[in-house]
Amino acid sequence: MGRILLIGGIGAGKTSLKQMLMNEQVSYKKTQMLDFSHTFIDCPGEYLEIPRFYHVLIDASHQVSEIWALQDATKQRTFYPPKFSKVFRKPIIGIITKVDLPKANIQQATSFLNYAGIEEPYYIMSVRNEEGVAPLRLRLSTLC
Ligand SMILES: Nc1nc2c(ncn2[C@@H]2O[C@H](COP(=O)(O)OP(=O)(O)OP(=O)(O)O)[C@@H](O)[C@H]2O)c(=O)[nH]1
Ligand SMILES: [Mg+2]
Repeated sequence: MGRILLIGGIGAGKTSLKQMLMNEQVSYKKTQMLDFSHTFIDCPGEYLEIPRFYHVLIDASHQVSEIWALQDATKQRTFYPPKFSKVFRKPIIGIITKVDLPKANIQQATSFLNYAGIEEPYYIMSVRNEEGVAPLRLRLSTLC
């Protein structure tokens, strides 16, 4: 069984995506610490935003078969350092979130994930209207 590590900045939508894919009610609850479930390791966005926590992400990555890196499409900045994907020894896929919102900028989010060294294609999705969720469900079903 392949677990997945979810990474991304604060509020990027990691927990919401996990709740949706686990068929749980999508309700907001700030992630405070590493959260292990059968399928996912969810973490607080601080672990990406504050470099002294990078080691926690790297340690967690040893327990998964792949990493899902989220970028909020409405954010004007990214927290991924250049080529961040290279610190992991696991496959890493890019997911662009919140594309239902009017200020979503998919092109900019794409360039942020490129900058992080994550290879295209990216999953483009929203938990609000479920756009783009089906391909992620399919990917999950092949891993688990
Ligand atoms: N409009 C919209 N809002 C979303 C979407 N995904 C998440 N949100 C909202 O964004 C906020 C943060 O979502 P979370 O899933 O808690 O984000 P997170 O990445 O787990 O954040 P941390 O736990 O703080 O690292 C919540 O209010 C969600 O309802 C989306 O696709 N569209
Ligand atoms: Mg969370």
